[in-house]
Amino acid sequence: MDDPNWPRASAWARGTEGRLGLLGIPLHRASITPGRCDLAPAAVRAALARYSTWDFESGVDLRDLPAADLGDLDVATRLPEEAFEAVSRAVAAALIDVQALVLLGGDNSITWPACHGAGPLESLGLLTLDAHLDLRGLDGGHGNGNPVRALLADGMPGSQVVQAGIQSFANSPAYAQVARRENITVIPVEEVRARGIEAVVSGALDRLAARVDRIYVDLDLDVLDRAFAPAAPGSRPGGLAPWEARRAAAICGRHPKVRVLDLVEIDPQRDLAETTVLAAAACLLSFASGVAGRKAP
Ligand SMILES: [Mn+2]
Repeated sequence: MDDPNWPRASAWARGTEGRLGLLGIPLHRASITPGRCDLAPAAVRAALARYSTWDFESGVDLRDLPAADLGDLDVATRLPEEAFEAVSRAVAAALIDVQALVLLGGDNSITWPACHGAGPLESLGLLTLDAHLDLRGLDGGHGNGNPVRALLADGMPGSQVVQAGIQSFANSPAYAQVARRENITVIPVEEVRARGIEAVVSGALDRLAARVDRIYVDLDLDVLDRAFAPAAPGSRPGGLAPWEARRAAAICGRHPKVRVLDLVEIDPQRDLAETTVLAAAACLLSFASGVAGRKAP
């Protein structure tokens, strides 16, 4: 039942123009684990109906931050290489009109073309919240296991990449060696726990902001513990809790150089009790609350 005194986040997110943009990019055909991440944009939008617009902690009401739903790109049947132009152009075009953009994947393969859209790569920073390094080789084509490797190959300096939430027994020494060689900052999940999510994310953003003009944040839901992200094929026990991902998203939203947040690797067909889509929707709202706290342009 609708209550005029309980505004739903789903109604807020349906706007047509605003300071925050929402764009679905349902790429999913080059996933290591085949699935239906193309269904995630609709599932995350639907989950917004279960939330209100009010951030109790900060006092922000998202109704004060107009949002524009830019719909979904028609790329679900395409491979990342085939969709590259469409995705990078759409991201670049969207960023002309909004202060910040939330991308609903799709699998993690969207991060490669989307970063190009947010580019140029020489002055773009990348913060990944992910259990994995995503540094696999490119010989078999682009996919959800190699977006970071692809960006390095295209000219993004490794010193402009920070990867937090990396998990043991979910990566390999060969790709960790690539990260070291390329000067990527890698923060294992144990270090996130020890230092706290706020210190880690604030520190990463400060480090990147000293080197770049714009920052892209890639939030792979598999950074969450599997208990909280059963729909993310790569999630494993030992990951972050949803409140940590929400705090991370809020801090990123508040940072003036963060232009894009992607939410990727949600296969709604694997979800249980909407656990993963509700976590993703919460991250979207926390990010938006952070953006609302920025100065208007
Ligand atoms: Mn990933």
